[in-house]
Amino acid sequence: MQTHAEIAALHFASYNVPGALYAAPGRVNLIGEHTDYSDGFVMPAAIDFATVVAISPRTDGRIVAHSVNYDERIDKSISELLDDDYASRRAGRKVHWSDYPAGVLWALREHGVPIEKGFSLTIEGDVPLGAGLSSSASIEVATAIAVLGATSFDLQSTKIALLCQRAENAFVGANCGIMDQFVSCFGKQDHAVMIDCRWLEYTLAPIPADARIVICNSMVKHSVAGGEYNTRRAEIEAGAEILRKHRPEIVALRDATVDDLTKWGHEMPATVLKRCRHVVTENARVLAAADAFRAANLTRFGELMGQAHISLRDDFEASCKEIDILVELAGQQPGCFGARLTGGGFGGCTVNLVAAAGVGAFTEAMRAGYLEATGITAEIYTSRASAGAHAITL
Ligand code: GAF
Repeated sequence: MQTHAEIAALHFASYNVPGALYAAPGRVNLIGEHTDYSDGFVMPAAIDFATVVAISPRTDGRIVAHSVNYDERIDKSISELLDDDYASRRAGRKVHWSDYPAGVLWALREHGVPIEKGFSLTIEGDVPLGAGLSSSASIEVATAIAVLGATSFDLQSTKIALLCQRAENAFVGANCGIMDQFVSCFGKQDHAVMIDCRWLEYTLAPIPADARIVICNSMVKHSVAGGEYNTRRAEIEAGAEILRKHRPEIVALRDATVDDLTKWGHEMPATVLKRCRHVVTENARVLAAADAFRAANLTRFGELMGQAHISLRDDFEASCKEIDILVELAGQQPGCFGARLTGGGFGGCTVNLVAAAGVGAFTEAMRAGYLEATGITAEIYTSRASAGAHAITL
């Protein structure tokens, strides 16, 4: 990843005008998985990895965007990019990196942001791609705040997160919830963000000073655009529908209890019951985990992470062999309070809460153990919880 000054210089060299710089982070979810799209609770933190967007306005109605990561440039009129590509996306064209910034322009235009004169963009990020660390949300949010900055259009951060989610749902075609875009906007250094996904309210949970977040990348590719994610969403909605017949006040699974599942779970297909049990118990775990952080009780937090992983593995069936190996190995390391699959699943990363003094030994043991068990070299990142999206001043 280039420095901010280098990205600014590259923008100038490409377009002959200075660009304004904006950044938005990826995220790691500490606990609360697959609960956001049924109005539940999640507790992610923004990470030190981000997408940076340099932007300058144009007058010719074109969007010219250069992805440094993909070493590729697109140059299209707004209608070619937003209207033609939207139609071809709907017709099933494969997702391209430019669909994320294009989707954001599409959603902002729909909201009334003046984009018709066009922009030049330079985009570079260091959020690992396909690792379940929300590279998509980071490019969306960075693009959104860049365009809003360039047009001096004032929008609240919650609305920015919602428009980025809309871009991903309706333009890119991935049916994600609100967690990733929200924490990319609202992240705060050294804090996890406990989000109530129904009311889009949040509280900050300070990460105790003697704990570090260590992320182990299984190197098995994850994608929200894949079919499993949408299947899980449909199963959760089917379960809520059955409970609603008995308790009409159940708007989403967030309103259901374990007791409801005990009483009426037999009316659900066995798989649907398992999926619902994960979500209902996970919401309770998030609330308990926020209390544990407030009390600086890392042991308790770690236990909840362990339970969350088992639930995600066995009831939600969103894990995979490599991720389970990473979680099991982490459990054997001194100084590791807890470990679990993070993000959408079916590959990607584990999140580990590790005593600050033990991070070096933990990292080495994890790398060696995983290589021995799978033949794969894991990438391991230590990240502080970081700040959310912001403009960069050079
Ligand atoms: C992906 C989605 F984008 C999020 O909205 C969330 O559902 C997550 O998977 C699972 O918790 O990151």
